[in-house]
Amino acid sequence: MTETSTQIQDEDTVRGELVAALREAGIAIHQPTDPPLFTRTPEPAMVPMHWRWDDLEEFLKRLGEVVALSPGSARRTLRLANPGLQYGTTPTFWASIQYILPGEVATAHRHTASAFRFVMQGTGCSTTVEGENYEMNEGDLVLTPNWSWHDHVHEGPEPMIWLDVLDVSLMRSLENVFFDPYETDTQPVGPEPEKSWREYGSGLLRPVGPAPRRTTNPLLVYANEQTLGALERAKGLVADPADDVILEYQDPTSGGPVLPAMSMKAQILRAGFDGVAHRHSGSKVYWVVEGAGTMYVDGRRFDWGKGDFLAVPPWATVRHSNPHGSDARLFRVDDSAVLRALNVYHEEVVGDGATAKAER
Ligand code: 1HN
Repeated sequence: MTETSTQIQDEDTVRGELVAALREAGIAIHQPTDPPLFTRTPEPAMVPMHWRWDDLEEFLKRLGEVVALSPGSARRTLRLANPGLQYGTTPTFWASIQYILPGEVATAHRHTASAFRFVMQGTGCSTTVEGENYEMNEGDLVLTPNWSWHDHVHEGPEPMIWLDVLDVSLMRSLENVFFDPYETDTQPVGPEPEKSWREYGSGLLRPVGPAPRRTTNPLLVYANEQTLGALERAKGLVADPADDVILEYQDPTSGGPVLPAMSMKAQILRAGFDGVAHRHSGSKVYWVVEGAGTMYVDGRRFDWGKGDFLAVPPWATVRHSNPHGSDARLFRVDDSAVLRALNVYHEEVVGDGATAKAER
């Protein structure tokens, strides 16, 4: 052994002894073998995923046959699990597909995770959120802000299917999971059905009086026909080079995102649209409301169709195209809201179309 290698070995031994002593004391120092604390850009563990509607529909039917909604139990859902993560669909949220049969009741509870439902199929189910009762129709977006009591009662003739997204992965990483079951299966329904929608649902007019100083979104439902109308009007604007026709659902009192950690978007990729590549901070999940198209995620190609789900990791480069003869419509949820609130949101166009960073 040379003198240098003896020195290194001694250094390693001494360093090893120090590391062990520090560990005992609850202290760490950076080790040469540790992964870097800072990477130039995000290096997510989450992987891109594509779930096809044919598979999901088959599994939902089987789930309906096998899993009963026993009184006091939670929900019958298929959770979209990301194989790169220990938990959840993305680092922020868990997306699940809920299947509720005629006559069933999904009993009342509340939790710190904020949630929303986007109705995929069926009619006749209503949800009660903090005493306000809402009919759930296809294409409606219905909110369950954090810590609000909620239950669902299905009185329609056919199974109902909707997308549930909860920011429960974020709550878990913050170790802020609280959950209460309600004392009875359902909560009392107040005298004003769809109250928040009657007050704030136009997005243009509101109850009279001084401007409300609100920290939470007062509006609990975003009706499908209003979304469709807004998208139709937005078709007359200059197309977004990455996303074609895209609008964000907003809190009508602040103009901000609908929930503190989750931003929802409605999007149309018109027939023949071929977008620029683009990436931004945060993760997202798409549901295909109608039509078909292709999404390239970090160069991987996903050919999607009606009813499919796609999950996109943080900072992944996405390029959309719709080579078909008819328009496609997407519903999307992303966690840009929480990143913007923390002032750490990044966004840029990638490749030929790239200019300076679009936003920071
Ligand atoms: C939940 O409370 C609902 O209220 C749906 O319908 C899905 C997934 C995980 C945890 C709670 C609901 C859920 C959930």
